[in-house]
Amino acid sequence: MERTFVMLKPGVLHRRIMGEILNRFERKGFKIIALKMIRMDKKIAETHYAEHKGKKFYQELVDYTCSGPIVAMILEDKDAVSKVRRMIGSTNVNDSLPGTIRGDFASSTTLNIVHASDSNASADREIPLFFKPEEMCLWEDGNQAWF
Ligand code: FUP
Repeated sequence: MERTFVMLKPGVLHRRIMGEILNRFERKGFKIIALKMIRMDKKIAETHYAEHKGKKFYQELVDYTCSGPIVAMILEDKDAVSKVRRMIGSTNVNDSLPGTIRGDFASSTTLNIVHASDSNASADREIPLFFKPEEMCLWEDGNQAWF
């Protein structure tokens, strides 16, 4: 099983679409093994987006991600990284197709409402930045009769 890190950025909370986006991940069958709502501080945002430091959109990106609460989560599934990346759509909102999260909800690239790890190496770096090991809730799918 593979793990990936997903962050719903402040626009999701402002627009009251958290449930709608979580619903897409659940319907697709991902196992949510960690989930929390936090206010990101500047230090974490700058570490998370360190590769973009110096680019013209960097400051707006950091300010946006710190502008309100975010929802951080770890999703687990076979090929979770590439599956989630397909679901969120292209970085550039002009290229993100209808049916993807960015394609359906984002109108600006810098404010593109959702982040997901773009590789296993990124997931390995991002998960510990946001979650302590004890914040993960590992669980097994139960017997159908329980539902
Ligand atoms: P992604 O992994 O799809 O979020 O894309 P990147 O890591 O390349 O970019 C991280 C964030 O920087 C994006 F969510 C939005 C912002 N960005 C811009 O504002 N303009 C760009 O040209 C590229 C990225």
